[in-house]
Amino acid sequence: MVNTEQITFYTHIYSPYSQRVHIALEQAKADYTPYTLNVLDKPDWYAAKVNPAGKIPAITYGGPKVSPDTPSDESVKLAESAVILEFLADLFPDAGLLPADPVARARARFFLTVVDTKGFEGFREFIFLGHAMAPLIDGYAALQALLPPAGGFALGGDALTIADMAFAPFLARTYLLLSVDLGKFPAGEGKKAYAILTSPRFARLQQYLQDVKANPYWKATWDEDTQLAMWFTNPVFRRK
Ligand SMILES: N[C@@H](CCC(=O)N[C@@H](CS)C(=O)NCC(=O)O)C(=O)O
Repeated sequence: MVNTEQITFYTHIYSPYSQRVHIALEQAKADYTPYTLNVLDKPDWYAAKVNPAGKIPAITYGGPKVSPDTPSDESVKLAESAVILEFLADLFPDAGLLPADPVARARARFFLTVVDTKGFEGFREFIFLGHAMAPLIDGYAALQALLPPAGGFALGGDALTIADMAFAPFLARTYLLLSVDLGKFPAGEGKKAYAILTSPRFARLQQYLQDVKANPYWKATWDEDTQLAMWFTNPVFRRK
């Protein structure tokens, strides 16, 4: 155990934003209590006592150890995945979530910003809204261009930082969903996007994803069969 204050983590395997925090908690070897929150049917106490925005992830920090569904008024409540990642990097300075060098730290934050703008927009537009494919391909091209060409994770090392933790949950879901043509797009469009993202043009991105999937902290947070089963039954993607 490396933290003396309690941490409760509100999450769901559906959520790429939550997986960001999950990887960080695992890499930090934090002592934490996970609580699976059904975002499609949220209990009233969640917005009232944990995150007024009603979104996951969120964490409570400190205060007495209580059941996650009766959060204490004495704990600090934190939301927004990027904020929580930064908080965990501060709380666990030896976990390598952020490097020590100011330039490398700025590069990690810049990378995360591109994920949250270009990367997320393309993912949402194509997979969740069924709009054009181009923003998805362009977003991943922009992110691939930011990866060090010779290999390694986003900042060039062989350990995950918050840049990778922010990116990989979206990237893995993208490849998984497109490989089985699951999304709001017309049938067949997902396979077309998959063919592009598995072509030589995206070789560096494919290598990156392979490296991420070999990482032990990633492995602790991702089960492909469970993900597939969950996405196949998700009403959001049901085609008429
Ligand atoms: N900007 C937020 C986004 C969080 C978010 O959108 N979470 C989704 C799940 S991936 C959610 O809770 N959706 C439920 C809702 O909006 O009611 C973050 O980075 O944490």
